[in-house]
Amino acid sequence: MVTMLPSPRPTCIVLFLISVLLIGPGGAGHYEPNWNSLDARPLPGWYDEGKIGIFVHWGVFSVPGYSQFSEWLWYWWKHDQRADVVQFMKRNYPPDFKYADFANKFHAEFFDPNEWADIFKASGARYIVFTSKHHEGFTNWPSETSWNWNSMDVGPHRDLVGELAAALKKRSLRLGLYHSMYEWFNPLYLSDKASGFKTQHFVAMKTLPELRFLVETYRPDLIWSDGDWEAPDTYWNSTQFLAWLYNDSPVKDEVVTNDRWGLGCYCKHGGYYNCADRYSPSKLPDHKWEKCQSIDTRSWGYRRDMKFIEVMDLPSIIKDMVAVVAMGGNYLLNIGPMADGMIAPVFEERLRGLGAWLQINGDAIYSTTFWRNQTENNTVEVWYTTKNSTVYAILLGWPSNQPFHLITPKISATTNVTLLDYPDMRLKWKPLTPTDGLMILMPLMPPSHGNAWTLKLEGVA
Ligand SMILES: *[C@@H]1O[C@H](CO)[C@@H](O)[C@H](O)[C@H]1NC(C)=O
Ligand SMILES: *[C@@H]1O[C@H](CO)[C@@H](O)[C@H](O)[C@H]1NC(C)=O
Ligand SMILES: *[C@@H]1O[C@H](CO)[C@@H](O)[C@H](O)[C@H]1NC(C)=O
Ligand SMILES: *[C@@H]1O[C@H](CO)[C@@H](O)[C@H](O)[C@H]1NC(C)=O
Ligand SMILES: CC(=O)N[C@H]1CO[C@H](CO)[C@@H](O)[C@@H]1O
Repeated sequence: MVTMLPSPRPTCIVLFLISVLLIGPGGAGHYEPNWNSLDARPLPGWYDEGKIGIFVHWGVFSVPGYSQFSEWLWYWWKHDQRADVVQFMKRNYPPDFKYADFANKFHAEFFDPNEWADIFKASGARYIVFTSKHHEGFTNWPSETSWNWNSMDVGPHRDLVGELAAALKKRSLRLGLYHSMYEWFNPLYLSDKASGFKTQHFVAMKTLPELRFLVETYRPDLIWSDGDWEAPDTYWNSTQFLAWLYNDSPVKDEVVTNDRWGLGCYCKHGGYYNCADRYSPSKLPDHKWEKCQSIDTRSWGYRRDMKFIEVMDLPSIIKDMVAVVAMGGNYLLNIGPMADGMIAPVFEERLRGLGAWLQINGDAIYSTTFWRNQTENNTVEVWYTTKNSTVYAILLGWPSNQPFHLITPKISATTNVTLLDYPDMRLKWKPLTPTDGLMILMPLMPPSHGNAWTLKLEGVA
C-alpha cells in the first residue's frame, strides 16, 4: 500500500488516445496490448457479486511492527530518515543491524493457514488479497529470482502464498495476490531508474517472471498491483502482461485486476479502480471500484505499538462498508497479522462481528447493485441497495421517531416491508404521500446487531 500518491500524469492519457486512433477496440475475448482494448474487458461477475474482501499485509516488516504505516519502516528509516524511526532503530538494535536481519526473526511459528481461512470465512468475505511481495521485495513464496530474500530460503522456510492458497480453496474463498511492482532498494530497479527507465533489466529479470510464476503456480482470481507510480506502464510492460493474463493465462476467464499499472494509470486503466488509498467517492462513479480500509487506522502492516483507540470499532466498519456497497463499490478490509503468524484477537473479533452482521443482513449486500437513489436525508443515515425487484434500506442507527419515515421509495398496492432480523414479521406501514414514502411502525426494541438494520421493501419503485 502507499500512503500518498503523486497526482496522475498524462502518460497514460496520451497512450490511450494513440491506441484509440491507431488500433481501435479489441475483439470480444481477445485483447491487444493497449489500454483501449484491455479496458474494454468486462469484469468477471464474481467480483461485483462478492462485495467484501479481506486485505492481509504480512512480510518482514511485521517483525519490527513499528510506527505509522509499519510496512514502510525500511523506507522511513533509510530513505526518509524519519526521526522517530531512526531513534527506534538506534535504541533497540545493534549499530551494524541491517533491515535484512529482520528476516531471520520472521518465524511464522504459529501460522496456521486453515485457522486464518476459518476466520476469513466467518467474516463473510468472499475474497482475500494477500501480500505476495511488498515494496521491501521479500517474496512470501519461494521465488527463484529473489535469491535469499524469500520465505523459503530465510525466515519461515515455508511457502506462505501456497499454503494460504490451498486453505482458501478448500473453503471456496477467492485468492487475490497483492504484488508490488517496484522494490525500493533493489539494485536492478535502481539502475533502471538511474537510466530514466530506458533500460528494463529489473522488469525482465524480476517483475515479469515473478508475476507469471505467481499466476501459473497459484492461479489467483485477482491481482492487486501496487508500487507502479515511479515509472510509466511502458517501462513495466503492463499492457503486454495484461494481454497475456486475459488471453492466454490459466486464469484468463476469472481473473480480476485493479488499476495500478504505471504512472498516471490509476483511476483510468485496468480492471476495477482503487484510485488513491481509502478512495471514497462523493457521487456515484461510472466504473466499478473498491475501497481498501485498514482496521488499524494508522497502518496496513501490524504495529506492536497499536493503541486501542486507533482501531476501528464494529459499527464504524459496518457503516463504512454499507456506504461503499451502496455507492457501487467493493470493500476490502485490511488486517496485519503478527510476525509469528497470529491474527490479533481484536482484529479477529471485528472480522467475526462483521460476519455475524452479514449472516442477517447479507441479502442487502451480496449480489446487489446501487439503487436510483443511494441515500436520503433522514433522522438516521439511510443507504439503499437493490437486487432483482427488492429494495433494501439499511439504517445506520435505530430511529427514535415512531413511526419512521422513509422518503424515497414509490409505493404500490402490494408493497411489503420486513426487517431482515425478523423475516417472517411484516411491519405495519402507511403512505407518507399518496405515491411516495412510507411511515413504518418499527418494533419497539432494536434487534441487537452491530448498530445497523435493514428494511426489506418489496413492491416499491
Ligand atoms: C516489453 O515489450 C516490448 C514490446 O513488445 C518488447 O520489445 C520488450 O522486450 C518487452 N520488455 C520486457 C522486459 O519484456
Ligand atoms: C434535511 O432535513 C432537515 C429536517 O427536515 C432539513 O432541515 C434540512 O434542510 C434537510 N437537508 C437537506 C440537504 O435537504
Ligand atoms: C433522488 O434522486 C433524485 C435524482 O438525483 C433527486 O432529484 C431526489 O431529490 C432524490 N430523492 C430524495 C428523497 O433524496
Ligand atoms: C406482499 O405479501 C403478500 C402476502 O404474502 C403477497 O401476496 C404479495 O405478493 C407481496 N408483495 C410483493 C410485492 O411481493
Ligand atoms: C430470487 C430471484 O429472482 N433471484 C434472481 C435475481 O436476479 C439474478 C440475476 O440478476 C438471478 O440470477 C436470480 O435468480
